[in-house]
Amino acid sequence: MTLVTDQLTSGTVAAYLAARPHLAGPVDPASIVSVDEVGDGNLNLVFIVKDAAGNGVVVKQSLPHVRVDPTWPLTRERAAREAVVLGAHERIDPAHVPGFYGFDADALALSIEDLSDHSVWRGELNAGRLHPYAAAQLGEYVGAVGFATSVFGTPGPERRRRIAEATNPELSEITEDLVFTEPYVDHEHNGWLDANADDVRELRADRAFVREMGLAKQRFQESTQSLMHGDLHTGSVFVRAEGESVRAFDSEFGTYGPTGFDLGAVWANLVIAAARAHVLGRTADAETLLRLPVQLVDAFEAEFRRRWPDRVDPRVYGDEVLEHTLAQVRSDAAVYGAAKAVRRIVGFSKVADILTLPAPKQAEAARLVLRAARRLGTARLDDSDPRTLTALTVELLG
Ligand code: SR1
Ligand code: MG
Repeated sequence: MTLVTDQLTSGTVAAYLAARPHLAGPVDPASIVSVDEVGDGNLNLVFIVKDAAGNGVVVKQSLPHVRVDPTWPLTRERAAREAVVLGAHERIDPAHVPGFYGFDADALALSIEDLSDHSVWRGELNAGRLHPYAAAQLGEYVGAVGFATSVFGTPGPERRRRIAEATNPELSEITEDLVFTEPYVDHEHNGWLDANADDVRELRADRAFVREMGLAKQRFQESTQSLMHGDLHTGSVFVRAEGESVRAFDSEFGTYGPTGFDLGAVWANLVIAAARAHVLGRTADAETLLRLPVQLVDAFEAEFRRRWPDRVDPRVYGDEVLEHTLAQVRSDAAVYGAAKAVRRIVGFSKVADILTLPAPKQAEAARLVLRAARRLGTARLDDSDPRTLTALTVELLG
């Protein structure tokens, strides 16, 4: 049974680390000079701790509720789920996640590498700094963890144990509700501008699209294809132009699921960033952003193919299995991209890309995102080439 210690505050973190020096990473707990709570996500407390020598560590602790809605209770065990995912992903692809210094099961707190010299990709995109190298690096990350945690990368019995260890029922249910269901029904979490009412009505009346969302939800619920990040939007990615460093953080929604879900999350948020750029008159940026999913998916495939010679059981996993798997992931990426784009426009947890636009431009950008989503959402196995799909979304820029 987990013993939950007190909720940390900026005033108690230094003493907390002094009593647990193994969780301080490079920080000297005896010379801590600052502790700043910087959490700006939907769920947790995040402290950046610095010592006199300028070393830093991040301590992230779960709250017993959704941070942005204290009336919404949420298991604090999500921190333990994130520890499992981050630990596994760090072992597979340390270049693309923050360093993981340890997990305190009593306090439900993770100690993570301080990446204060990086910036959150969403903020950078909103400021007009694209960091286009990030798309291919995220593809490589999803390819690495997608292969290594799949049936091709991990022997059967070990994999079944890892699937059990990474089960994440409460946060998976949030994704199931917020991404796949709520945008298509009347729900208090939903909201849109009056100017988008017809767009939402048309989307919900698009039976082919809504059917695909149902099938996408079914695959999300049934699949244990690989250990996903689970929430790979541009607000979960740090970028730094120097050295073109890219790190995916905040994997508390991670669990085993369809590999294309993570690619779709990136794709959706690139579409959203492109819609913002377009309505602000940054047409070239919009086109660049809409084309980045090609680099994302190509890099994913390249990494998956690179690892393929090392697969478990090549006796039955021949190259036709590889081609079928990659086609399925491409198709899933597009459909999940559609689902993730719609939820940010219609459902809970809207994004700054749209919210910080003036109202008439918000409506214009939201319309563009919904139209792009409808094109991506009906992609099937045989027309899921990201080049074709990208061309379809670029067309919408007119
Ligand atoms: C109640 S959690 C709302 C959203 O925040 C996270 O970033 C996930 O995207 C989740 O759906
Ligand atoms: Mg998050």
